[in-house]
Amino acid sequence: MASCKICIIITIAAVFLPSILATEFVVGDETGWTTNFDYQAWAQGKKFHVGDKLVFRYPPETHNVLRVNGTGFQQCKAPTGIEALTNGEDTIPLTSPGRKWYICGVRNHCESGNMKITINVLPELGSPTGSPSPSQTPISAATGSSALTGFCGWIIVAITGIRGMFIV
Ligand SMILES: [Cu+2]
Repeated sequence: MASCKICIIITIAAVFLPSILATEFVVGDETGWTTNFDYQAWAQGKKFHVGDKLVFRYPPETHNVLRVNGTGFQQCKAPTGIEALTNGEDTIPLTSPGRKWYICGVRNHCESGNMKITINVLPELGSPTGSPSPSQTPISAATGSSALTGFCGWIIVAITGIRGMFIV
């Protein structure tokens, strides 16, 4: 049962790889969090996953970070009671998948300075509890008779995906 051993090794790798691969995204890279920067262009093409972190870097007291909803993003308004992050090195762990919105709440930086960013967070890498990926279905269907083979197939798909990220 050599294939089973390989399967176990792959499974272990799949469990531990996501934590190794967790990425810290410094918003705006070396520009940081400031006015008149195209954060949508910055976010485009990046893949944010649960377990990754967003870091907002800026001189404290110049800006801040408010997590808002879609409406707050559109209108540059934070709902009352939302506490701003203000320390200038604000790390936000991405804990759930879905769309996230952040704005600067200082004066009119959001409206006039375009200090707003929205990202879409994807499920955790290699997580079996993550939303089912379309590539998962054909494999489990093809090997549906064996639960173990199906599981191995899924792991291989996950690993292939992870490796693909490095190649890109
Ligand atoms: Cu600001």
